[in-house]
Amino acid sequence: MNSFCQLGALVFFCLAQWAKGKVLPVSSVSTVRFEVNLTWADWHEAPGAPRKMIFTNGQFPAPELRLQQGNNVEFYVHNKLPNATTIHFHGIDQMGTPWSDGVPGLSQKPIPAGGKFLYKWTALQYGSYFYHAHTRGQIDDGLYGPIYISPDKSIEKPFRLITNNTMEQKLMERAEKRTSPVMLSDWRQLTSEQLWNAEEASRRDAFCSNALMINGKGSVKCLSQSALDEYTTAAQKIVLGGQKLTDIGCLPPSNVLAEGTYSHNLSALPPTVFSGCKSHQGPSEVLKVDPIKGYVSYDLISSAGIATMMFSIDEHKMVVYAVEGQYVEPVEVDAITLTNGNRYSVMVKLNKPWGNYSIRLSNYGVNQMKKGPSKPSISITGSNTTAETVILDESNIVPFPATVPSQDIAQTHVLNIGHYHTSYRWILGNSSYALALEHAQPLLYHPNSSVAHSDLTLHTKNDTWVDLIFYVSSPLQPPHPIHKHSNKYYVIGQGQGIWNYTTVAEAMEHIPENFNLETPQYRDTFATPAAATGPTWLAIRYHVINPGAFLLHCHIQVHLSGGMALALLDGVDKWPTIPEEYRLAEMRG
Ligand SMILES: *[C@@H]1O[C@H](CO)[C@@H](O)[C@H](O)[C@H]1NC(C)=O
Ligand SMILES: *[C@@H]1O[C@H](CO)[C@@H](O)[C@H](O)[C@H]1NC(C)=O
Ligand SMILES: *[C@@H]1O[C@H](CO)[C@@H](O)[C@H](O)[C@H]1NC(C)=O
Ligand SMILES: *[C@@H]1O[C@H](CO)[C@@H](O)[C@H](O)[C@H]1NC(C)=O
Ligand SMILES: *[C@@H]1O[C@H](CO)[C@@H](O)[C@H](O)[C@H]1NC(C)=O
Ligand SMILES: *[C@@H]1O[C@H](CO)[C@@H](O)[C@H](O)[C@H]1NC(C)=O
Ligand SMILES: *[C@@H]1O[C@H](CO)[C@@H](O)[C@H](O)[C@H]1NC(C)=O
Ligand SMILES: *[C@@H]1O[C@H](CO)[C@@H](O)[C@H](O)[C@H]1NC(C)=O
Ligand SMILES: *[C@@H]1O[C@H](CO)[C@@H](O)[C@H](O)[C@H]1NC(C)=O
Ligand SMILES: *[C@@H]1O[C@H](CO)[C@@H](O)[C@H](O)[C@H]1NC(C)=O
Ligand SMILES: [Cu+2]
Repeated sequence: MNSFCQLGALVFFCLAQWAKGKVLPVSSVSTVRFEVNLTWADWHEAPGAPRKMIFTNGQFPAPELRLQQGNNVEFYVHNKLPNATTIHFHGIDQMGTPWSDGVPGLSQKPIPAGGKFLYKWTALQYGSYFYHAHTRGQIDDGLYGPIYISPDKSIEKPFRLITNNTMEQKLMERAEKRTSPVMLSDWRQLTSEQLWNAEEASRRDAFCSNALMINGKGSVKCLSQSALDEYTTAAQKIVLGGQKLTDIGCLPPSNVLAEGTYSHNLSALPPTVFSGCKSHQGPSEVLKVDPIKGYVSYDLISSAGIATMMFSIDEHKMVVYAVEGQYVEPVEVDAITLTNGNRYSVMVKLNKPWGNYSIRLSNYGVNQMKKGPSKPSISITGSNTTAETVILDESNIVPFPATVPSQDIAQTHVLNIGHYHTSYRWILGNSSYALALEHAQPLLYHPNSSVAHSDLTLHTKNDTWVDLIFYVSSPLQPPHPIHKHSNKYYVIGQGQGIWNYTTVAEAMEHIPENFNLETPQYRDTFATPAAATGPTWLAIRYHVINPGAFLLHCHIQVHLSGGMALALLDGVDKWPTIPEEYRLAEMRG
């Protein structure tokens, strides 16, 4: 709803030979060690124009961490960047290792330029995750890479729900073993610090991107104003109110519905933030497959900073069999919407004639324009092209196996989401988590600090259940993908309209149809419903099982930098004892 971008990466899906390199760890039986060197260097092929970015061992995206469930992980970071950094393992629950969660001001001090840090954690979960920078806006400078954890033999697979043919089930299991990550992201021509400076100077929420990328490859294709006008949807026209989309397909910075009526200084906006399209033909990502194998499996991972994206493969259905590292009852779809931080694992049947098939990635709203020889199922605006197109409806997702949360709730909090005095600052709850707090005493080490006792935190007791209602009180707002660090939460309800209840139990007496307590999704990232004309809400429930300081935040990077975050001080009654090596490292800073 808020950001539109006509750009995208058109890539080919060829029925040819499998040939994808993997970075395998130097491993002993159960401890797997990785070493990464982070560097700040020029990327000459960057979509749009060359710029500096973060490389991980000289690579972008960062190399894959491939693990077995149960492995102990040691991840050693050498920060050769000119700035402090930290790395977070997105979706990894850090059970018993809260000091390895990678959040400055919560679980550690930032790793200074030239510094080193060793993250240690156990891969208790299985499936698709990713790691990324968690300091300032650095994720948008390219520090992200996939993680895949092969499930233990004891974990039951859902493939028998797709077919009773045991041969086909075997092929799917083999495809799952070879599964490969597909990193979907967006890109800006400004570095994250330039973008933040532009936001501060202009006082605008910078919600546009300049390109979309698949595994770090993408192009920029500029459309003519008449093409942009033609593809402007009815919903966009209402928001635009007589204005036109900018040449990068974005709402203009003066749009009152998207930015609010706050004061601003548009002349402080550098080119490319809202407009200033520059065509650029970059390389296309090619995913090669071997049809003899029958199936191919992909882990779609959104590491986008801003864009909500729509993904499809021409003429191929995808069976979604896991979401965020948890099996689900398989659902067959043509296209999937991904918000920032989401992961969907899909099985694709290789039963089409040999050839090239386009993979389409569009901004949810306005897609790239590219006519291929094949039949696409999503259009330039990210919408269906035929009545038969099935876009994944998340309300159809049922975990496999489904588990049921407790009804015995210790605390319920209604957390407001909205602008904070200006369009680029945001609140979650009663206040805004300022970027400067990344340099505060880490809450894990200082649970009695003044920040720990402010309304920037929630305190919970171990082994209790907590309900959080995210209340998007004012339109116009995009879906806010709410990411919770540490263990996952149940998505128990959502809806449009005013939330005027004190508890979920009370709400369920009035609007039971908005809740699902029998087969709720179990997620680490799930978006609030877009608020177009009125307020919306999302209700989640979680079990406190892992004492420590964990961030709860919107995964749209500019919203997180703008303060849409809250620290959960989980299990304050059972606060962990921190190992000596981490305590010493924290003291040294
Ligand atoms: C990282 O850099 C150091 C030198 O500073 C080098 O010894 C090491 O091999 C590098 N590691 C990787 C994975 O590139
Ligand atoms: C990052 O490092 C560069 C180069 O030293 C410096 O100019 C910049 O101010 C630093 N940014 C932050 C946010 O510390
Ligand atoms: C497998 O067989 C059972 C029993 O005949 C049937 O109920 C079920 O629908 C079949 N499943 C699939 C995926 O075909
Ligand atoms: C607006 O930004 C421009 C460019 O940065 C600056 O020169 C000007 O002083 C600013 N105007 C106001 C009113 O702050
Ligand atoms: C697929 O595309 C590649 C590169 O564009 C081309 O060389 C190849 O001939 C194409 N294959 C088929 C079967 O169309
Ligand atoms: C998209 O799907 C809807 C619902 O099935 C249908 O009404 C509509 O006609 C489809 N759009 C196109 C262009 O076929
Ligand atoms: C925090 O304060 C409580 C109560 O005063 C005390 O029991 C606890 O030891 C303190 N924790 C730390 C880490 O200082
Ligand atoms: C927000 O303020 C209200 C009213 O003072 C309070 O009840 C609530 O606990 C606060 N929420 C947070 C997250 O601090
Ligand atoms: C909440 O508001 C709705 C409509 O705004 C109303 O129908 C409902 O009765 C209210 N519920 C409570 C508990 O006040
Ligand atoms: C916290 O509660 C969970 C769930 O009951 C339990 O497994 C865990 O051992 C508890 N942690 C501590 C430190 O007591
Ligand atoms: Cu947000």
